[in-house]
Order: sequence, then C-alpha cells, then structure tokens
Amino acid sequence: MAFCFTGRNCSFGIQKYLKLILMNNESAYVRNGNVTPDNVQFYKDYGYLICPGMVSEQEIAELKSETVKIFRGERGVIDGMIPVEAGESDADVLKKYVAIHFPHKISPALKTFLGQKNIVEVLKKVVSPNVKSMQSMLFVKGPGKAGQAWHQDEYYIPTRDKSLIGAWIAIDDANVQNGCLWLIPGTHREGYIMPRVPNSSDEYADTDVIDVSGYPKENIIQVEVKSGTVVLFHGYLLHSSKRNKTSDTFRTALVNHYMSAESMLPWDQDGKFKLTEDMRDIVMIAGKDPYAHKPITDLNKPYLRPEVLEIKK
Ligand SMILES: O=C(O)CCC(=O)C(=O)O
Repeated sequence: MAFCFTGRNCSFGIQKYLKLILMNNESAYVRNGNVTPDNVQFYKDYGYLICPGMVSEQEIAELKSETVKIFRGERGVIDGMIPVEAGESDADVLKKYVAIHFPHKISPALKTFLGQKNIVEVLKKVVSPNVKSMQSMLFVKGPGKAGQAWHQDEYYIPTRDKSLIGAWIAIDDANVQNGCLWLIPGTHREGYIMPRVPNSSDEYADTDVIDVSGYPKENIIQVEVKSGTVVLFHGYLLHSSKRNKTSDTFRTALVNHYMSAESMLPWDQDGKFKLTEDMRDIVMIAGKDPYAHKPITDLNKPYLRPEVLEIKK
C-alpha cells in the first residue's frame, strides 16, 4: 500500500498513529533558525513547518506596539475604523476588530518585517532562492471573535507554480481556547482547489467552507504555539481557526504571504481589480526578480476584515 499523507484513504490502524507521528516528528520543527534537509523534506511531504522562537522577544514587543498604533489609526485612518475615545484602553480599541489586510501598506515597520531574516532563510530553502511577497494580514482576534473556515490560500491568491506559502507569526500565545490554527497535514499534495459548501458552524466567520468530514479526526492538528513561533504552511494546505472562546485573551498573529519570484501572479483580488497575467504589487524579499523589467505597482489599499466573510463570487 502506498503511504498516505492525509489519512483520508488510510486504514484505521495507520490513522490512529499518523497524528502522533506528526506531532512528535522532530522534522516538523525548525530549531534555532537552522533549516535541515529533513525540514525541507517534511515541508514537501506534509505542507507545514513550525519554527519556535524564530521571532525574538524584542521583535514581538515591537509588533505588539505597532499593532496598537495601527488599530488606533496612528498609521492612517482606514474605512470602517471607529474613532478612539479619550482614555480608551488599547484592549478596548483592539476588541472592536478582527484583522486588517495589507497592513504593510501603511506601516513601514511591517513592510520591513516582510523580510525578517530568519523567515527569509527558511523561504529560500523551501520555496525558491528568489522570493516575493504580495500580502500581509494582521489578526487581533479578540475575545469572542469568530475564526476562519477550512480553506486553501491558493483559492484566494493563485500562483502559477503552487508556491504560495503563509508565514503565520504568533504575536500572542495561540491555543485551542483563543482560536489557534488547525491544519490537515499532507492535504497540499492532493494538488487541487477543493469545492466549497455553505458554512453552518458558528465557529467561523465565513459563509462557505471546505467540507473536511472525510478526513479522520485523528489527522487534524491543532497548532498550539508560543508567542514568537512562526508556522509556515503551503498555499494548498487545508487550514482553519476556531472562535476565540476566552473572555479576556487576544490571539494576535501576523500572516505574511510569499511565493517564488519565478511565478507570475494572476490575482484579481476576488474581482476587485482587473485580472492581469501578473499582479505586480509585490515586495521582493530574496534573490532576483525575473520580471524586474515590469514596474512595481501600488494597487492594494489596507482594509478591515469584515466580521462575516461572503462567499467569493
Ligand atoms: O489566523 C487565523 O485565524 C487564520 C489564518 C488563515 O486562515 C490564513 O492565514 O490563511
């Protein structure tokens, strides 16, 4: 029998042990920023890597302070922002929001952070020596806020070579209670964008979801991580996060998306922009840009994530 990566077609005996094997597999962990050949192989096989301590305490403190400034409107007021009242605490300000898309467009600190050196070193090994970034998202996900339904990021950001990768940076500790990431290892290898059905779970903000009921529960991983950990995951990997069920804890995370610079990016932002063969609102992160003869554009504007996300038309 061929080895099954997702567990969907495994016999029960194998299913039971797959999660255990993955969670205890040292190859899933990038230690001290040192990417080993086993890490690279693990990413190919299972579509994710966990990098504890990849972002320093000082960088985390800077990200926290920048998050507050962004949501207080100090980096520019974004449509939908609620004016801050005199004396309002940071927590009370942040509780009003779920996330902002493209914060690097207004925050020089977050634009610089796209090139965080430890993350770049991993990307160069698992994606390509030539890497570009096209999007960032800053989640605050305060108490009670809903999570993101099962999805694949390449549904939204289609590359031509399946090289999309998310670098999910835990600014706060993330755990099951406050809505950590959930992944189904190996699903990126199924190699296609899966159909979506209406969502009926109030765990999620989205009106649609990929039905994951065919995967054994044993193979779905809850990625509980400490602040400063980076979780890297493939653009075809099934992932989600549930509602923050705490009454007083945020689950702040910055997600930067990257891809190989060799691939063009036919991305129309869910119909927001005219579809072109290569969306050039990018930031080069490493190596050479084969398309440097084409100008870099400034298309995307930051926007606040709505509490309910409509199905992509
Ligand atoms: O952080 C989350 O809650 C969800 C993140 C996510 O789905 C993504 O980065 O694509």
